[in-house]
Amino acid sequence: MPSIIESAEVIVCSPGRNYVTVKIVTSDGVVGWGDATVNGRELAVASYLRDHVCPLLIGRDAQRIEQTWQWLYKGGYWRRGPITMAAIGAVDLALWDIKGKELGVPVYQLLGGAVREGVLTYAHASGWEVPQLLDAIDEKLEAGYLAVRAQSGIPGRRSVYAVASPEPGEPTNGFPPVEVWDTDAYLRHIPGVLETVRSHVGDSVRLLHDAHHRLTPIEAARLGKDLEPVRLFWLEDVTPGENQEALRLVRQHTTTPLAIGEVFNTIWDCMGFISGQYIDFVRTSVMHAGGISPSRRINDYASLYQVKVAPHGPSDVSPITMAASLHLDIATPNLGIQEYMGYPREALSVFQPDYSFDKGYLHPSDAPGLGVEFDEVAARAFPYERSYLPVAEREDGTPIDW
Ligand code: KDG
Ligand code: MG
Repeated sequence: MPSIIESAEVIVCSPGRNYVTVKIVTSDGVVGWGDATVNGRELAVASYLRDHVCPLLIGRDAQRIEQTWQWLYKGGYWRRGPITMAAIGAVDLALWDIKGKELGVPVYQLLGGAVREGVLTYAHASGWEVPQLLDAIDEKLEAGYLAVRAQSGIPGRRSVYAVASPEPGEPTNGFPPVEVWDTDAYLRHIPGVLETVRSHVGDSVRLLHDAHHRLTPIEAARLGKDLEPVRLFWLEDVTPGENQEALRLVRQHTTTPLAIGEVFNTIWDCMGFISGQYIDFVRTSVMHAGGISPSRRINDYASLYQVKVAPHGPSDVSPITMAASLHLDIATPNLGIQEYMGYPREALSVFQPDYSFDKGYLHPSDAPGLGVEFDEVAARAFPYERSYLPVAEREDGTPIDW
């Protein structure tokens, strides 16, 4: 029996930060939820969905997930890119949610069932100075995490992305904050910081570090070599994502494991890194890469080359994406680790995810579908607020990669 899509709408809200949510309802009254959040460009993806995708969904068979995905991807002609793929990804998530609810099973059962007991997860820890960083790491280890991403301040800088600064600048009133960056200072400082962290936590804790696309290949190669004694679990996003060949040079010079992928949207964006075996972990977000359906293809392709998957999971994708990621993770043989940054308190008053955390592992919900409730009434109390990611510049004002 087909199940017909009767309505599809977009809800933008800002409980602690902006989120774009898609609600699809079938003729049987089954509701599917999808996430389409693109940090700093939320209204673009909301319009793409509202104006160009939702009207096309009405009357389609909700059970034909792959056919609808192909139809939206191939039929749009203007393929790929973060806005298109997040929009298609949100529809894909909502349709998997509906299929699970219609069949009365959690989505991971539809993906072949669990291949492991839980999903190894890493947390974020940061501190401007080393003692603050060590305290932040201890807090995560005490909470049960077995893996932590460590970020610190840089001497002589006033701000570093994702690290609370002792000298925060003036409020930017909805405009992008500007971060003045000095790669030499970073390269001199960070190996010592991470060596201190390693001595503090001992050998067994998995340590990760994110360079946020800021380095040239030869700078990245040097950092990778300098960090070899720290035995990182991975060094993330060393060079800008566009040039897949750049990481070949890095790879030839260091045994520090490399991860990249949070800004990629399709399998085409990561094929070169994977088949060249320049990386160890591919980090697409399940929603930004177009949903569960195409992410399965990325995962399988990576497995052919012994590359593991480690989905992006910051607080700027909603708990709906996190839930979808966990369903896919638990059913994916070549999972490496899942990022789990957590959510602002207000976000969890609107999104009510049923996944659980225990001793460093996340467990997807066993409820039918993805297992996330969305409270539309609560969402209305949090209207959209304009907000941007920072931009990075050199001291002379030249905008740079980050
Ligand atoms: O929106 C951008 C963030 O998701 C990203 O900067 C976070 O680098 C990040 C990470 O690894 O989660
Ligand atoms: Mg990152």
